[in-house]
This record gives sequence, C-alpha cells and structure tokens, in this order.
Amino acid sequence: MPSFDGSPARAASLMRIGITCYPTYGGSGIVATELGMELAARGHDVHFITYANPIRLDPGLPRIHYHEVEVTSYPLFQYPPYTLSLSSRMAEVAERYNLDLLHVHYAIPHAISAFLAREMLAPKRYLPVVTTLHGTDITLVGTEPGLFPITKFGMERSDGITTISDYLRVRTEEVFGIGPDRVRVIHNFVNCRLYHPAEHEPEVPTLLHVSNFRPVKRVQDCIRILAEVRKQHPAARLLLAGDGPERAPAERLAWELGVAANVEFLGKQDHVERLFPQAHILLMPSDYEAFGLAALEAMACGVVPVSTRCGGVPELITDGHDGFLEGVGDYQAQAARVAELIGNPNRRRRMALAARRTAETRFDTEAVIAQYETFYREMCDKLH
Ligand code: GMT
Repeated sequence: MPSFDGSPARAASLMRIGITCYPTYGGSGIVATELGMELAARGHDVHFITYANPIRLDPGLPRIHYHEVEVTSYPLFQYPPYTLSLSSRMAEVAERYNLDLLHVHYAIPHAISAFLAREMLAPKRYLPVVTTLHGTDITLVGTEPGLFPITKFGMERSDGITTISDYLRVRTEEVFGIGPDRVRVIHNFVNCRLYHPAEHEPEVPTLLHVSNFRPVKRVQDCIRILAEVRKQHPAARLLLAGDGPERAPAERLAWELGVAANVEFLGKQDHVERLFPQAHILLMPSDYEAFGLAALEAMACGVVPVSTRCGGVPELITDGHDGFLEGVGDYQAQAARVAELIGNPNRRRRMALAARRTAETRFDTEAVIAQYETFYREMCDKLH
C-alpha cells in the first residue's frame, strides 16, 4: 500500500470522493473498491455509496466510509426504484460530507443516478461526476434498444468519462457518438506488492480459471482445454474459482469428458492473491473482455495467461512474450499452448518473468492511481 505523504502541498490536493459501484463479484466492483482503498491510503477521504458492502472492501481502513443505499419495498412497486434511492443517497452524502466529486463505475444506472444527484445539489453548488465504463455496460447492456438512449445521455452528462482500455474507448466513441477528446483511457491496475509470485512453484501442472461464470467467460472451454492437455500431460489439473450460471454445465462437461476427478470447483474466493500463485497457467478463454483483470492479477503473480484475442486483451498480453492469445472458441489451439508451456518449463519461467514485468512496469497501482487523481483534479479545476 502506498504511504500517505502528509506534506502541506500534498494535503492541499487531497479530495473527498464518493464512489458507487456494483458491490458484488464483478470486475467493475473490484476495480472501484481497490481504487477507493488505494486513494484512501494516499490520504483522500473515500465514501462508498452502494447497496451492500463491496466484497473486497476492508471497512476498518482509515478514511474509508460506507453509506448503504436502502431500497424501498412498498407493495405498489413491482420494481423498487433503486436508481432514485441511490440518487437521493448520493446527494445526501455529497452534501453532508462536502464531497468534491462522484465517481461511478458501470454506466447503468449509476451515471444516471449521479446526474440526478448533481441536479439535486445544483442550487447550492456543482458536483462533478466521473463515469468509468468497464465493458458490458457499453457492449451489451447499453446497446439494448431500451437502454441505449439513457446510456448515451448518462455519458453525455458526465463531466468526465474513463474507459479501462483503448478498445473500449474506440467502441464508446463509435457506438455512442461521444466526442474523441471526451474519453480518457485508464487501464485496470494491480498492486504488485500484494499480488506476487510464490516462493515455490506448485508440484502438479496446474491451470486456473477465475471469473463470474457468465456465458461470456466460456468456462466450458476450460474443461475442454484440460481434457486436451491431459492427453499429453496426464498429471494436469484445473482449479475453477468463482460461481455463476455456467458452473453446472461445466461440471457436467467435466464428467462427460472423463476429467471430473482433475477439476476442482473452489467457489467464490475473497483472497485471489493467495490463489493465483498456486497455478502455473491462467485460462481466460472469453468471448469478449474489455480488459481482463483476472489475467493481469495472474501475471503479477508470475502465472502465464493463455487467453483469446478479443476486446482489450491485446493491450495487456503480448502474444508469445508474456502470455498467449488464440482465437475465440479455438480450445485446441489454447490447449496446444498450455501443453507447450507445461512441456517446456524454461520457456514458461521466462514468460512468467515477462508477465510479472508487464504488471510491474505498465499496470502497477502506483502509476495508475495517479492517473485517476490527475483526472479528478482536471474535472474539479474545470469549475474554477
Ligand atoms: O465480466 C466481468 O468480469 C465483470 C465485468 C464488470 O463490469 O463487472 O468486468 C469488466 O470489467 C473488468 C474490470 O474493469 C474488466 O477487466 C473485464 O474485462 C470486464 N469484463 C468484460 O468486458 C466481459
């Protein structure tokens, strides 16, 4: 964790920041939570405004505050008006704690709630809103005909927009007609002191997959890859961390392909930084990833990612250098890469070092959090 520099110059630039995200297991909530904790460690006051305690949040940390959003369950409401409850809570917290800005993660509905909160406060003062787009908020949810206009409106009315990859910036500009200078790319980040390689490598060739088991993650491809790999390396095993709709089909497929005894379903894990170092290779066979946070966390732990060439993943993984990229659905090509890595430990170790270096030099928290701080200040300075 970065230490707080208490010099007067630094203190003058400290801010009070409201953060809203989905507090469950999605990557956007993880990024928002870790961003908040890093900002607090740098001396900022951080106020989480969410319907539950964000899953990776340590509420005991100094300068971290949590404000729960209560959702009204009046019988008249078939659909409780969560977006409005959130807006009210945002405005209330912003006023009581004199927030400098609101930073929302995932466009729908958070950008709209923040817009409403800003309007509610407008008679007294202006509250800048920063929206970070994470992927499916733009590529899936936001492009549904019923949500497209409101998603576009939410982005247009945000004071600042960030995306987690250049790929997502381009998609946002193309699909929503957002001006070329409006979107700042700030990649996902990893704390390389917390996420680091193990002292000793695991003895058995171990593959790992970490996700929320949604169809976009193609979890069944992990099972197919293991079955292929075991033809050459019969000791190989697969650890699957997380839970979601694809868990049961993946378990069935493991039985059908005769590899069930070599697959371990670990369920949701709170401390993935302890899990990654227990593997040699990370599997991320997704249909689509705006960035691929799980691959970055694995790379910081010296675990070589074998992924698909999709979305923003090539901004993270350089094929053949610090990981491998193959076509979506081409589980045989991915299995061949995995088998190659298991069969050639020297090459795997070289790539593991390169992966760690990529995480340290390009995506470490130290550098990336500073980019958010700069962006926040730009948004606030626009007011003066
Ligand atoms: O699909 C997920 O893993 C959850 C999703 C979310 O929005 O919660 O993750 C997205 O945000 C992550 C953090 O910024 C990115 O690293 C993931 O690539 C992205 N997922 C997709 O684009 C499918």
